[in-house]
Amino acid sequence: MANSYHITMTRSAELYSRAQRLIPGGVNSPVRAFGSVGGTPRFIAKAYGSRLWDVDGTEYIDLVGSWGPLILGHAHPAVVAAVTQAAPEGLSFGAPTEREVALAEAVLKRYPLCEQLRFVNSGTEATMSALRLARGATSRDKIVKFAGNYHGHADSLLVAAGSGAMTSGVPSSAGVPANIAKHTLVAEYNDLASVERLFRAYPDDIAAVIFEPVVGNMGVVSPSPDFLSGLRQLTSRYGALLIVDEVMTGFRLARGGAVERYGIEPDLVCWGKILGGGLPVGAYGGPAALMAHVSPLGQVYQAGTLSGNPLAMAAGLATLAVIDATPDLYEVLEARGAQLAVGLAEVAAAAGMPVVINCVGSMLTAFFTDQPVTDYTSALGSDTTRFARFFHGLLARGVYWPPSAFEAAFLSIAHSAADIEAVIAAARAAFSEL
Ligand code: HOZ
Repeated sequence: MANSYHITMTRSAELYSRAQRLIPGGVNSPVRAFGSVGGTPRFIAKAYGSRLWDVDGTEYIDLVGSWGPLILGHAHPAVVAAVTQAAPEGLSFGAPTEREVALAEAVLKRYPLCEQLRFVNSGTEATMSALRLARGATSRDKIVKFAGNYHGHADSLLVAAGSGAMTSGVPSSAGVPANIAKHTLVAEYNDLASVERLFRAYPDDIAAVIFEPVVGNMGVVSPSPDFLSGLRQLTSRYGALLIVDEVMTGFRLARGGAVERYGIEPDLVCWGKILGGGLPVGAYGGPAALMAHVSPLGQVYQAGTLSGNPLAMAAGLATLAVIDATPDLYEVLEARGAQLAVGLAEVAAAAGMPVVINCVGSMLTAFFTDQPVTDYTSALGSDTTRFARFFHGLLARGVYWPPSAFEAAFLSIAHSAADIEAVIAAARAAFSEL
């Protein structure tokens, strides 16, 4: 009698197979494809608090947190209630609303150096628009960005980019015209001399320096204090604008983001993620005199049908309101981050595994290297093969870690001390298998 074999696919695998026929790579954003770690991306059915469940019913402690927005955890009741209340009143008007005014006030009071802002639909739109504003206001074309910093996928910014561009082998994307890319100058993070060289070479041509104040997109890399003050001095000296990309760090590293935490004096700030509480929102802002260049007041054009969308505004307002109503929120996040960082370092050391933990507040990356990670080159020193095995060791134990060696894990106030202990226990077991 012939043997018969029945191969059962997980529901995630079935959906992935269908998705690959319909969507490039089966995903709508590259890192989700598990490309650099291998295996089948988990298709998510639902999430609540610190947990998510895939379509096969497996439960995970989630350390991705939608890549940053969910500082309150998944489906926070106040945010869900705000969206649920707003929805029956209309989903989009293409006309101004009271919620936009309220959210603008809530953001600007956290960033006293910014007097006005413009809402857009994503972090990519925010950085792209801020660059156009900087170019329009200064009548200069060139910009400086840092290797491994990622500011979304606008043409000018997909040069030496971090995030998925770093693991896919295309840090400078195909499809970006050379005539655009030539205006993007690349410096090394935490290396002021590399910035100064560019200003010396192009003293009258650089419109702006854009940077992640704490990098999340080549893994977590923190700025040295003299780097931040030096950027301010150099940009002021050469008449360029300083654009702080707070898409990941805004409202996360402090009430007023990295700008408050490190005392940065920006010309323009870009926001996203937490600002929309899980719905698509971005914004850019600065002093009124600078923002006056933006249409309809000025000559820098920027528009959007869904900008200021009422549901997204409602989610953002509710998120910031919960942050305001939780006085110890940042202390709790710092404590959880420190607990995870110390715990991971201990279990890695016990397993004899060379791992560097970079943690700032509630953002953390484990680099598989024995060298300090301070810039793009040192980040690339992380052993990605080992990371992939670590990632799958965690996944098999119910921990959903970012599926890339060069992304940040994000904590929320929904992560309890017990959740963090469970992650550390899973990491201990995962390290022991490497
Ligand atoms: N580029 C994002 C992380 N830095 C990933 C976005 C996503 O896949 O949703």
